[in-house]
Parts: sequence; structure tokens; C-alpha cells
Amino acid sequence: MSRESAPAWAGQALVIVPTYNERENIVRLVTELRALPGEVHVLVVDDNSTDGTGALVDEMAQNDAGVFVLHRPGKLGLGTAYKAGFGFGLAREYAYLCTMDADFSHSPSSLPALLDLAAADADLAVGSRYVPGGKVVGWPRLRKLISHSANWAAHVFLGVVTHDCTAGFRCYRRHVLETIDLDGIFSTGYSFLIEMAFLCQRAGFRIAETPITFVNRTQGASKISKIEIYKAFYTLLRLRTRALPWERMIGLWRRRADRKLPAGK
Ligand SMILES: Nc1nc2c(ncn2[C@@H]2O[C@H](COP(=O)(O)OP(=O)(O)O)[C@@H](O)[C@H]2O)c(=O)[nH]1
Ligand SMILES: [Mg+2]
Repeated sequence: MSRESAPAWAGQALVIVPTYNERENIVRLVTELRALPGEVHVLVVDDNSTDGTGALVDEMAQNDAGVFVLHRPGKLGLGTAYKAGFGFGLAREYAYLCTMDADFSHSPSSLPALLDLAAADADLAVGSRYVPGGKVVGWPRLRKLISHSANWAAHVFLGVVTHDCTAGFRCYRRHVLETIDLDGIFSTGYSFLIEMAFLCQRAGFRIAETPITFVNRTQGASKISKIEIYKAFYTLLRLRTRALPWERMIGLWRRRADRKLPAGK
């Protein structure tokens, strides 16, 4: 698409950027996003970063009506940060709700292509490392192995067809987030991404991937922990067991118990 004319998504896109201690990255990232064509708005969801990230964005928001900050009281997890961001975007008129990391692993210059894809052809567009043309630069071998294993397991155990279902560079059309039961999502951290990919596929939404080059951060530190990696595999297990009969029996039993409660309880 020519960048001369206004893109189809112009004035309708919000990018949600969860942050925890991203002081070295956040000002440049927000500045670059705001300089993109199509008047993309930016929402930073900051979990009371101890390095002052939240205050830096407050200052930017005071001078730019297209920049917003949600302050949360402490580190509550990547998944719940996305959810808070979706709530913010859905309460306003945005038609496209994107997510990306603050550390430049996702390049702002790739965002228009992601939005183009969502506007043209997809309910959920994913910036993917694992389709032809996609790349990972600067990750240690172990990190690559963990990421590939999570995607392989999601494919084998859950039948997820998205090649990069742990990617945080995404664009959801508004109706996707209005349809999916966001309150029913149990993952609070990184595995939220796997759960959302699974739920979007199960709901029958069109998911498309566009290749990106993911570059490991050069500033600040990664927040992923061993616990998050274990949780991702627990998420796979938990989503898998949804298909088992005893999960349905528990659901039935819960519904019956709810019916027995007197009104108002
Ligand atoms: N608000 C919020 N942001 C988080 C949290 N954990 C990670 N992030 C942000 O999520 C993005 C991805 O995290 P990162 O540490 O780069 O993960 P990695 O690239 O997988 O190593 C970054 O923008 C982080 O600042 C959290 O608990 N709360
Ligand atoms: Mg990162």
C-alpha cells in the first residue's frame, strides 16, 4: 500500500505497550510510534516500575493527547497488563488494538504492515518470527529452544496453527476482543499469549502472520523468569484438559450449584 494516501486504519489504532522497568527504551519507543503515519495512539501499561518509567510516560502524555498511561500498583504480570489495555481501548472507539514490547524487539516500523494485514485480511494479525522471512536476532540458543518448544507443544497438544503463538506483536480487530471472554482467561503472565491464540482459533477468527525480525533487546533486562516458562507449559496442559470429560462434568456441576443459589446470592 502506498504510504502517500492515508491507511485504512488511520485514526483508529491503539498500541498497548506493557512496561516494567523500561526507562532506557520507553521515550524513544513512544516517540517513534507517534511519528508513524496514521496517527497511532499509544497506551503504556506500567506496573509501578521502580526505575521511573511511569513518570517518564506521564510527562509525554501531558504534552501529547495521543499518549496514555495506566498505572498499576505493582508487577501484576504481562497477561493482566494486556487485559487492562484491552479494557481501556474497548471503552473508547478504537477499531484496532495492537500489542508490542517496549524493548525494540518489535520494531515500530513493522507496525503499519501489521495494521494493513488486520485491515485487509485478518481478525488477528501476528508479527511472526517463524514464518518464511521471519527471524530472531541475538537470542541465546537456550532461549530459542524454549520458544520453539512452546510453539511446537501448542501445535501438537492444542492444534494451534499459528506458527508463532508466543509472539507479543499483534493486532486484534475490536470485535475479537469483544467476543472472547477475557475474564475467563486464566493466564496472568506470558502464557496469556498462547491462551489468546488458542481462544481466537477456537472461536473461528481469521489469524494471519506477517514475518518480522525480532531483535533481542540491547537496553534494560528481560523480565521473563523460569516460573513463566513453567507456567507456559502448565497453560498448555490446562487448555488441553478442557477437552476432557471431567472438565465438562465440573462445568455442569458448577452450573447446577449456581441454579440452586437463592436469588441475589
Ligand atoms: N506491565 C507489565 N509489563 C511487563 C511485565 N512483565 C514484562 N513486561 C513487559 O513486557 C514486555 C516483554 O518483556 P521482556 O522482558 O522484554 O520479555 P522477553 O522479550 O520475552 O525477554 C516488555 O515491554 C516488558 O517491560 C509485567 O509484569 N507487567
Ligand atoms: Mg523483550
